[in-house]
Amino acid sequence: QQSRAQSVAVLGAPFSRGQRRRGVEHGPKVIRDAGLIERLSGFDYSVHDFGDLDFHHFEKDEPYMDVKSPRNVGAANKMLSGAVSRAVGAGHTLVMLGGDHSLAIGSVGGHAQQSPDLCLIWVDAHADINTPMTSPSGNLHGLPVAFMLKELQDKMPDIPGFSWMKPFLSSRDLVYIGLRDVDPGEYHILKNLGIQYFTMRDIDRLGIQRVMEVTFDHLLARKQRPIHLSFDIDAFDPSLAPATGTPVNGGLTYREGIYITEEIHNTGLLSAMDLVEVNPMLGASREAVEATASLAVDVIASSLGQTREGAHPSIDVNSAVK
Ligand code: 6HN
Ligand code: MN
Ligand code: MN
Ligand code: MN
Repeated sequence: QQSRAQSVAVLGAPFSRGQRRRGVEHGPKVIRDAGLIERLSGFDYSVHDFGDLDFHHFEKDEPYMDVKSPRNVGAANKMLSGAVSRAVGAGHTLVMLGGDHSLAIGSVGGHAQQSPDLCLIWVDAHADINTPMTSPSGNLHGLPVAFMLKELQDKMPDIPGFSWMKPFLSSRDLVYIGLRDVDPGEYHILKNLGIQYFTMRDIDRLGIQRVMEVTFDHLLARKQRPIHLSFDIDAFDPSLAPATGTPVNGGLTYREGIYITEEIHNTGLLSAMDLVEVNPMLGASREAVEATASLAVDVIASSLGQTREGAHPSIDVNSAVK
């Protein structure tokens, strides 16, 4: 199948208050500096860089239960969801550069306003499906999926900053890939709701090719529909992606990560994606930061049609082979 992308929009979301380590707000800058826009040009779509959102900061933002910075996270996601909804509505395939993973609330939510039947592929070491009751940290980047799911509505209290949003996703429309650090409450939710997930052990057993086959069977067998890919860079092994806030050993290899995104591109159904949790203040060296950012560029480019066969869609074969 071929890509349906005609036009790609890149939107930066320099935001870090969904967790406690400063620096992840510089993710959009280092990913752009690693050559993202240049890498995306030359494909069979136009690229529009929408720049970075300018988030308002609320000084007074008391925790709710244990949940930190609810008003800042809520307002940032409200702004982001509007921007994503407009971009997708205008026909762009949207690339959101984080920022921390709490931003998926607004990104997937804004996408869902335009495409209510979307499905979600969540590539991450973590399930990010804690509720305020189960969260061990109170960090909102560990909760975004719980905000989205209709089935968890009665487990989510009225958190200040989030009155603008309603859950919009069913648990059967979600697949996780790469899990290896799941909190007890999260495990309970995954099992209770029967969510389809593939841990790193599942990838070891089945191989990444089979994992992608089952993923698409689960999400697309009944009908073809838009895909949202939410890619947390910490899905990769920390040896490949060291500059991130919550690294966990035993992650995806480079080839597994790229295979996931190639297969998603090949469906022709990718409609929006997030690339989150690149934190340039956490690499041990400049090289470590650059390696992480350049990996993020590879993930995005391959989601949008870069292939290892070296396809060059804009080259005229007849004139090139002489
Ligand atoms: N992320 N499960 C842990 C928590 O604090 O809830 C870690 C969450 C990490 C979130 O990596 O996007
Ligand atoms: Mn293509
Ligand atoms: Mn995450
Ligand atoms: Mn993670």
